[in-house]
Amino acid sequence: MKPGILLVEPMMQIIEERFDEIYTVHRLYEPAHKAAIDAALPGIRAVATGGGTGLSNEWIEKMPSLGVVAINGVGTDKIDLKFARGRNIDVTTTPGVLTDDVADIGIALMLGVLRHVAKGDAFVRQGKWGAESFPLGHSPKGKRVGILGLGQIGKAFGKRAEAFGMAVRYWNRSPVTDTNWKSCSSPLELAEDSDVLVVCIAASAATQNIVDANVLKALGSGGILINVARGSVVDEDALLAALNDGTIAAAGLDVFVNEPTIREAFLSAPNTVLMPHQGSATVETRIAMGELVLANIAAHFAGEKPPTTVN
Ligand code: 8YV
Repeated sequence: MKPGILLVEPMMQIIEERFDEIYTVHRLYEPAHKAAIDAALPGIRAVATGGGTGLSNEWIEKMPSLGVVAINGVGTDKIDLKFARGRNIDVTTTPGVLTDDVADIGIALMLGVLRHVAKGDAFVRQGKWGAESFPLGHSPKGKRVGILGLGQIGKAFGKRAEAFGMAVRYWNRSPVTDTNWKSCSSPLELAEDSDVLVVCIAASAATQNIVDANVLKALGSGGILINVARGSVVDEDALLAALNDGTIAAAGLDVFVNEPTIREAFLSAPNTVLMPHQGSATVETRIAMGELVLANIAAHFAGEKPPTTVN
């Protein structure tokens, strides 16, 4: 008999097919599966979930045989790593493989904001071309970009920004030794010294609302905020106020609090480009992520330590 696993959110079809070959897959997002899932929970040894979705302690408690939670992503903010460790559950992520794509979406948002890409698309479709004038954009060249959180994704963003002729500075919670970029002493100092502030920092209790009203004020009326990390690291009420009253110029956002049910005020926020959390969402990267999830779960069933355990 195939072992049962729980799939919390959909993955790519070819990855799910691989799961189906090896395991009995209980899909939590299929309401029709509820009764079968309830019956299977005591025997489930592995869960696959998304970084933005995670797994609550309440769900972990329902699965006494659980040995591995394989996150299809790098964020661990939606799972209690200590609680899982206390129950001898390995939590794994998919490090490395999504770095470039997340940095790319940051660049796409930055250029999209600077050059009014979304606005231009709407302008052409609405038949305004020729009838109305379109605003000039801004060049990234010569601008200062501040990276909040200089991990793998922050570094990949910085390299790309340099190729656009931008001057890179950063703030990181712990010292970073393998870079020549200017280090700032606080998020506030970083914002003061940046034209574009790019949020790449991991979400945790310590980084919640780290971009607050003061940081936005320091970024200033010409400043642009880009967020490819998590909604929770930005005080969204302060951000909406700052966009609406001109405290900052514009924002490009891939992530939000309470996705996909985001604050409605974002829908009418001026000078803002919104994406539905697509940082790692390319065919190539989602395959690579899926392979890692498969490998971690396979390792658990083989009695080995899952290769990218983080807790
Ligand atoms: C994914 C993410 O969108 O890596 C993360 O933490 O949030 C993203 O890569 C997500 O994990 C897929 O559900």
